[in-house]
Amino acid sequence: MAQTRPIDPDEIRTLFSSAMSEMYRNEVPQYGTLIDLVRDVNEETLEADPQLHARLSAAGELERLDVERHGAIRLGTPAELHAIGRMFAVMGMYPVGYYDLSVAGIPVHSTAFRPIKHASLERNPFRVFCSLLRMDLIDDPDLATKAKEILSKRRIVTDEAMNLINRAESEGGLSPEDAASFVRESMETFRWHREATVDADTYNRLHDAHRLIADVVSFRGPHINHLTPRTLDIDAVQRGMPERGINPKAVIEGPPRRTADILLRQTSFKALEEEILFAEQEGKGKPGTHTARFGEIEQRGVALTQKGRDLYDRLLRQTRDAARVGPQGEGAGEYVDELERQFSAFPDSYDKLLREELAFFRYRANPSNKPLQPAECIEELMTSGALVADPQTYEDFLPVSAAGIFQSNLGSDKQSNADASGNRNAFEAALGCKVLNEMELYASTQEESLQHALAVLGQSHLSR
Ligand code: OOG
Ligand code: NI
Repeated sequence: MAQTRPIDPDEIRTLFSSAMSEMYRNEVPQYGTLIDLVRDVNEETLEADPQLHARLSAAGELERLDVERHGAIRLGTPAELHAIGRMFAVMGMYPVGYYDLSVAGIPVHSTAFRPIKHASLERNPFRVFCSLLRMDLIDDPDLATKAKEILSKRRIVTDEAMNLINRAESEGGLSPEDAASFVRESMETFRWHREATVDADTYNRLHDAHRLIADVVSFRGPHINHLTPRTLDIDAVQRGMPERGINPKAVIEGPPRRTADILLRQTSFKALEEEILFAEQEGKGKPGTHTARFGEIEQRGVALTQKGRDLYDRLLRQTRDAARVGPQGEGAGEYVDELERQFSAFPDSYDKLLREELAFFRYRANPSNKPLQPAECIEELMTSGALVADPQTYEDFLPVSAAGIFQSNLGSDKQSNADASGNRNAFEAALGCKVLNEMELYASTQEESLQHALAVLGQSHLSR
């Protein structure tokens, strides 16, 4: 029998993200309302801005606009992180970046599993923000031992999914039929289970130590806790949420509204209180509630170089030193004013970002303007229109913003700035590999695209 060719991992990722989307809409109906709002805002934005419409259309972005861009899960043990890493690799998603959330008082560290090649990102940039609980930050040693013991009993990847992961690894991919089974089986890992694995008493002890610990330890698996579509106007979505009965967090995380968008802006709606059943000893479970799952929206801009990122971090720190948002969102207006004031120091055009080497770009040749002579310099090719630089989209996350999203969904809008320190070595040991460095990925995309474009234009003697 002829062997079927393996399906492209990019396609498995697309099947996976749409299966997740469908599952989450069924599980969290308010999320469906958010998706509708985002679609309406995106339509209005495109109607009001024909240039944006033309640019997205030329880049093939319009069809994929309303598709989710990321989700998030929280894991309990190093072995779980290792298994999840293998699962995501089947879909062409690799760990990029290390995020230490302990600095914001949240007992986890995280990475983002995402595609890394430009072509794969173009096909489907879906990524998963994946956090691992840090048992070393649980103060009560008895409780930490208990949590570990509970977690040691669960298997978050089904046997069938594990068989398919093994097959993908040993055979270099999956057939279309196996890929469909893999996606179906992997949903079991991320599905919501309203039956807790612990009794009410244990749940309360875990919850008192930290709400996040209860969320990670008390259930059969790492339920997807949010999915995030992309919007073209996050301020409009933020304003529109209350009209549709959705309660947004107090401020949009990240940089302020700008002409040339940088990095990532995010906002979320507050997590829902959901009914669960505790595992009591005798017969039936005892009803209770749990708050973990929410919806989020994102707007992505250009990736920054280290120089740009340093400037971003400094301006954000200055903003947060000058204006604090309280637990009920007090001071949100002043915070936004301060953010805008501080970021007036950040150049606000792609041209300036390129010239000052604050952001990463991707070059392409425009052969109809190919020069007849060797050019003197790269600028000459850009001026003549032979060489074009498109902004590279930021594909990663921001630790301060992520902390704000976590905080908001743990029931508070309070901003928090300091505490423990990270433990990247332990994280990478669990993963079984190093996390990739996002700056290197953007830099090599920029460099390779430049070399390629120069070759097309017959100008390979030039370099940056
Ligand atoms: C993850 C929160 C961070 C983001 O987009 O920065 C996040 C979580 O709550 O598990 O989703
Ligand atoms: Ni998120």
